[in-house]
Amino acid sequence: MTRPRIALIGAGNIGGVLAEQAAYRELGDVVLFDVVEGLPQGKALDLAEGAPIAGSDMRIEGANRYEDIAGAALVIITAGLARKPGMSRDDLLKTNLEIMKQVACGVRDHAPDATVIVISNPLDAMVYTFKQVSGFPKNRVVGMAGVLDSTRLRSFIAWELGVSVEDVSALVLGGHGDTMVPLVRYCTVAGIPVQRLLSKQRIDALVERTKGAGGEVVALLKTGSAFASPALAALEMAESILRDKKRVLACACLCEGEYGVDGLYVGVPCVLGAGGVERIIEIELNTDEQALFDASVEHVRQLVAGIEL
Ligand code: TXD
Repeated sequence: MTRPRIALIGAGNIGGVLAEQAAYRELGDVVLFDVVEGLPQGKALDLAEGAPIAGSDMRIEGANRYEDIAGAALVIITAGLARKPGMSRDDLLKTNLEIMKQVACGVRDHAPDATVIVISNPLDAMVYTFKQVSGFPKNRVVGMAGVLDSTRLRSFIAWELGVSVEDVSALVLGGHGDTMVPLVRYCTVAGIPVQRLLSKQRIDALVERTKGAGGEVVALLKTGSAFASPALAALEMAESILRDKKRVLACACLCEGEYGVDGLYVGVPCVLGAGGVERIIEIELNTDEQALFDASVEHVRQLVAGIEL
């Protein structure tokens, strides 16, 4: 059985964690790509030299040429600038749009059969751009945002209640920004609705912290944005695809009628397996949730409207 080849486009903060975890968990052989000469090669060599302790026999390579990602079954894209304090994710659009167009052509031409997870911000616009420029089918292009946002809410609920993070389940849909929609009704602790365990006031505070969680880390780091939790979120998606686990995860998927959305990538629950986004799961939203979701979708629509492909 041949090992899957995983191409990581972007060897920066998140790309480095992706390479380490993908290789050391033996998800597949890793090729780390970047435009900066030496960066991917240096990180790959360092990770490869640590493999004996990790017990990993995966190949870990660095590359600056798209020819070197040939044969990749899975591509994870972090290419692009990250936020600095005071910046919104949307502020990255102009610069990262040109980068994503370039990346999409490189992946289209050299890994045409890959399933692609986009991480770069502004996420909903970047994954849309990749889809449009690459021409890949919608099931093979998915954005990572909801898994991270849901995971952050899970952490905040677990810390508030003093319970294991493993027993907290949360669902955050919509765009990856301030208008994201944490669905409190669908958050549980070992199956117990969180609204039975926390007051509305405390839940609202945790929801607000979730919306601002990315910015909270940026303000502390000052030189970049979160990198470990986004990488782990993308790896949860990657593992479900590579191992055909059929996980139900909140991901940025191309909606063509689902949730009343047509032609946009927004965060929705989906089944991730060997076929990529195998199906979108539509859940019932009450009036308030639907209004928040619609407002989030409208923000994505306006963001995407500014894209010139
Ligand atoms: O939940 C989410 N989706 C977000 C995404 C969570 C956190 C971070 N989010 C975004 O991911 C962030 O706003 C950035 O847009 C990306 C990557 O974040 P990271 O922290 O990894 O940024 P770095 O460390 O600056 O790494 C980006 C790398 C860097 O090494 C550049 O040289 C490289 O991208 N880069 C390119 N690679 C390939 N091709 C091109 N054209 C290119 N341009 C820059």
